[in-house]
Amino acid sequence: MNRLTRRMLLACAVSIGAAGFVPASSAQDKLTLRMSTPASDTDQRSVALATVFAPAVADFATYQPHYNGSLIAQGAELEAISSGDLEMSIASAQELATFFPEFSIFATGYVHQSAAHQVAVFNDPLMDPFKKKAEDELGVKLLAVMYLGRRNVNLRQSKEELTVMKPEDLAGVNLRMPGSDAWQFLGKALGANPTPMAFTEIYTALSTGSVDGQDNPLPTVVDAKFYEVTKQVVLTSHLVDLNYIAFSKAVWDKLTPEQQATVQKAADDAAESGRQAQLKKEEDLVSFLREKGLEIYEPDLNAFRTHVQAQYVGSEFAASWPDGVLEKINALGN
Ligand code: KDO
Repeated sequence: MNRLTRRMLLACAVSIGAAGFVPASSAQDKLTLRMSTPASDTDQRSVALATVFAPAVADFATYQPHYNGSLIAQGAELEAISSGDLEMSIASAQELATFFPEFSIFATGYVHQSAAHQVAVFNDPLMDPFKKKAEDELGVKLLAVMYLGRRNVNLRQSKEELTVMKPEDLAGVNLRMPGSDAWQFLGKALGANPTPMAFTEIYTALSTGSVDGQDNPLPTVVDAKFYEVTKQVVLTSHLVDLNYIAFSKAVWDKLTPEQQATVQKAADDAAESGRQAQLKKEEDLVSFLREKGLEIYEPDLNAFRTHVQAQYVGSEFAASWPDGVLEKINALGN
């Protein structure tokens, strides 16, 4: 289905969603906030939403998490929110870019420099047109930015079998990347052969050898136990990755101003809690993974950064970026 058709269909779905059915969870007329994520229940973003967001909104809403893609398949959450079949998700810029290509700027290799940079960008006025478009055309309100972590190349092969110092060393390597175009582009920009695959299939694919590697951050390598079926991590840090707490605009519009303020604060507090936990894990896990026998090393970062950035210049993704936005993002990072 091409992008235009998809957006036209969504426009209908959004108007239906906004028409008014909002699930009540029980006799007390509490809202049910169904949240779907491919992540596990022990992932720091899941933990933050369950332990910080949920209690904060409990007076008027029941938070109902669904992990491991058990309710909605990875990548289908935003459409589910648009059609009123879901109220929340941990969305990615790459998923949003399938509807609005300009979101790919937040999914571009070596643009975001840190968790703090992500927060500065998300709170900057440059973000307003992006947020407005997601609300108006998708019925999705982006409440806060979550820190997923620095993505690195994680491989089945030992360093002795395959040492990766520069992009050319990834030629022919079958690297699993998430399904959308922006993800596949990043995998290719790294120098690898990207294979589209859902997050929940990665472990088996690594253990059977149907892919050579994957690129999630260290906390995910540990949480999903990818270290059991891989032997090295090349610290490419090719994407300081983020997610957004995505919330149904139809539900948001039915909340009182006080409830909206409570939901917003709960999302901000959950995002900050998850960010600090993820940053601490990134610090601690290198030694943990080395103890598990993985070889972890830094490649020629200049070679990777220069090569990846050159792939985006003149690309269809760069063509979709509003004038001046990349410069503003870079200025916020210095
Ligand atoms: C993944 O599929 O590699 C990815 O890291 C993409 C992210 O945007 C996000 O969907 C994440 O999976 C899940 O939350 C699982 O951690």
